[in-house]
Amino acid sequence: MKFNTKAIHGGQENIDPAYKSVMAPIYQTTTYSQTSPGNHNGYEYSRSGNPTRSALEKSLASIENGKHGIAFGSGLAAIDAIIKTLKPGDEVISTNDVYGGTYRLFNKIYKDFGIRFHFIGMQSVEKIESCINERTKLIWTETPTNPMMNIIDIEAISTVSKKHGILLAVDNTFATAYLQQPLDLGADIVMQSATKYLGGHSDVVLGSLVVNDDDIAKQLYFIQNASGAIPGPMDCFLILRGIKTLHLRMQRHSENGRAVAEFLKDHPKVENVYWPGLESHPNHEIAKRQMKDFGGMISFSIKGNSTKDAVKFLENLKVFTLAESLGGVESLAGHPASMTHASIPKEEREKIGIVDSLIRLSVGIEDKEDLLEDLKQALD
Ligand code: P1T
Repeated sequence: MKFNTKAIHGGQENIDPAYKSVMAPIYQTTTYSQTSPGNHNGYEYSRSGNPTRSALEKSLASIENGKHGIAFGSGLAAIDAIIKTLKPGDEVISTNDVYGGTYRLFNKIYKDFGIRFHFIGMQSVEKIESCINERTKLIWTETPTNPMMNIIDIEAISTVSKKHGILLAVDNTFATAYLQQPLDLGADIVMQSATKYLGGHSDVVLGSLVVNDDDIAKQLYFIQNASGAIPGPMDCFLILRGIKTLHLRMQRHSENGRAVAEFLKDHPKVENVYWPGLESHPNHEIAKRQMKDFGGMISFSIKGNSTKDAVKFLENLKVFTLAESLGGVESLAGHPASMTHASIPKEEREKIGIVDSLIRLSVGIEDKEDLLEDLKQALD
């Protein structure tokens, strides 16, 4: 099956053997009856497994072109499960331009468990290779990065990770499986905050991991059950429903993203625009190679770099909503320095470009004329 068909049907065969419902039923139950101890129909307790969650996990695996999908209660819970496969003394090389919550999880929780994180820019494969030693177990990437929209060359990094026998994990939240397929490019684990584009309607928090390797999958399923950060059946149902229109929404997000990026690029009050679809973007060529289109996430800075101007702009928006998160049908705007990335120290933030006037937009699927008009009046 091609992508759009997989988004709708992938892994959904025989979803309801009882009544043949077309949509996966919401199995709102904690437990399942057994005829004698251990004799059951495949499910015994809903932390260990739930049919609605299984339907979602199969869909997640299908759209990512992977073998195993594992769902969690949030994107961060999914990342947490990956780090739990490591041991004290192990080392991780992570992109330094990473979602603030991921940075906090690595630097404020797992550092104290004796795991060492190297945060570096990932534009140079040689630089990554120079950080590898015998304790390195994982390379953590995010592409496009949140919020600077850098593009990391997954295929190039996978040649290094394979050479050294290290796992490569890609946070695919901004691109989604529609725009980019990290497993096909050589990654071992692909993670998504399904809270964003997969759900698509800003009404569910959920995380996804997809892998091909049976042993890694076994380890992650074990952690999913042993640590228990699972999503509820209703949330799994909502993400399944969202995935069915992912391709349509991503096409419109990308189309509107282009219109907004081009408008901002030519605006006299705008300093820099970060959107990988612009030819002026430093990683445009890699983006063109590894992505189907460029999506609806855009960051830009306002000339003069003042927090006051950024705040005034955000307060004046009418169609865009000032809010954390991204990937819903509605357009959102945020201030990374004080919102999503406030957990990264100011000096670290500024080194990677998260200046005080940086604005991040999640361009929705409204009429683009209304979005441009809104940005214009707020900038004026
Ligand atoms: O919010 P949660 O579902 O736990 O996902 C965390 C996460 C992981 N990776 C990326 C790239 C993300 O953007 C996020 C969550 N991000 C936001 C809430 C935000 O506004 O950037």
